[in-house]
Amino acid sequence: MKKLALHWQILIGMFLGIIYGLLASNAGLQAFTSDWISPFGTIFINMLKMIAVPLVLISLINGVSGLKDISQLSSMGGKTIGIYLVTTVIAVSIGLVAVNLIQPGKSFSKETRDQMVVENQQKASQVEQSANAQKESGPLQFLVDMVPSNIFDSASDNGNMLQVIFFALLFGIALIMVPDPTKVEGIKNFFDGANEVILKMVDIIMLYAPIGVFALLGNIMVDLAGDNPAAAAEILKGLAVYAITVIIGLAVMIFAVYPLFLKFYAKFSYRKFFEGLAPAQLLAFSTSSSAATLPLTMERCEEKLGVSNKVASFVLPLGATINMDGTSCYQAIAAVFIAQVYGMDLGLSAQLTIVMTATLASIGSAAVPGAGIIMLAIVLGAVGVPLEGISLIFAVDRPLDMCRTVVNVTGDATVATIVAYTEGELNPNPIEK
Ligand code: DAS
Repeated sequence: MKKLALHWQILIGMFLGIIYGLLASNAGLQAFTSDWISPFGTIFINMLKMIAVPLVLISLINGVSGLKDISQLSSMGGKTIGIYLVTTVIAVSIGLVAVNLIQPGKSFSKETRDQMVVENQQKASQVEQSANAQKESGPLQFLVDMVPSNIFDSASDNGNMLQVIFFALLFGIALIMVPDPTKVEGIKNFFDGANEVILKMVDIIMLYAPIGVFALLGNIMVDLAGDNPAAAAEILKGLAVYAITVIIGLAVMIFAVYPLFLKFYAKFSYRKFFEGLAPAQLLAFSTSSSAATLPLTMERCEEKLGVSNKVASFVLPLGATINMDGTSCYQAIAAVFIAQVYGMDLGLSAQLTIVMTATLASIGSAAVPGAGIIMLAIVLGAVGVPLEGISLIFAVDRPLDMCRTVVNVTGDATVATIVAYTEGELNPNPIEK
């Protein structure tokens, strides 16, 4: 029997997970789900995290060591960072247009607002503490954080992917700068072979994907419904306009901005792009984590979209860390929504401040579930919107996190395709390994 395409396997797992979650939350199976279903989702996330660091390390060293010279790296780097910034500013601007046109905050009564602020006070103060911890560091802290003091710490669970990228770039550059190339032929061959092995490990892990996403979605649905599905429905109704505004902003990125970029700057058909990337987008939706999805994003870009290993190994890990178009679009909408609920009219200068702070906040957001709402506190602080307003959006943050992570991953793959095309590193007919 022909093996089902990966995106169908993931979709079936997601669909069954959602059905299970709805049935379980109504049948009072919260404890059972937490004890007997949720662990299978955690195992999946752990396997993806396990492979992410060695994949980035091996793939990036292999990619850089294959470059002709450093100038190609700087040209690739300049293009990558430049397009990342442009797409992020476009995402924030689309978010601001959507939230100012739809005005979702105007539909909130003062009573509903006060009730939700009280209910979520504790969670909002946790977010504030995390944001303050990020802010206490100086303006150049993000630069200091990029340089690892111990590469093994960086490779650990709470490691910093930028530090892994920094070490891999330094190692790869040193490799191509060794005067006598015959001395490092063995190492180059090692990393070339290791890269094939690690990509095959990703294929093996993906065999488990349907079970993993079933458990993840089942658990998320039970969590979302909470103990009182009716109350969740009531809050969701109040927040529906806000959630729809975010989804409209994200949809414009996915179905308009990226196809235009791909058409004009890579002459790449969006249908082929979408078919190639779909499993990674579904995984991003299921995991709400660009970092967990990175192994599959890299494998799909290399094996389905024809992006060379040199480009994919540099552009995608960097993008998963600093390029979050979905998050920046969401942060702009959330900031103006909360201001509207508090009856604050943000003028043009305040909204331009949001463009800058949401762009920076999304660069600083980690590629893990819920990172976007933590960094939102920085955007709110920049325009004087009450931080406790974050309480209003907790109820729908997880499903919106799933959606914005899809945009984050799609944006990374779009830039990787464009950089590969402009560098002559895009293979139009990739052969699946
Ligand atoms: N979940 C984050 C990611 O992995 C995005 C976010 O929290 O906004 O991309």
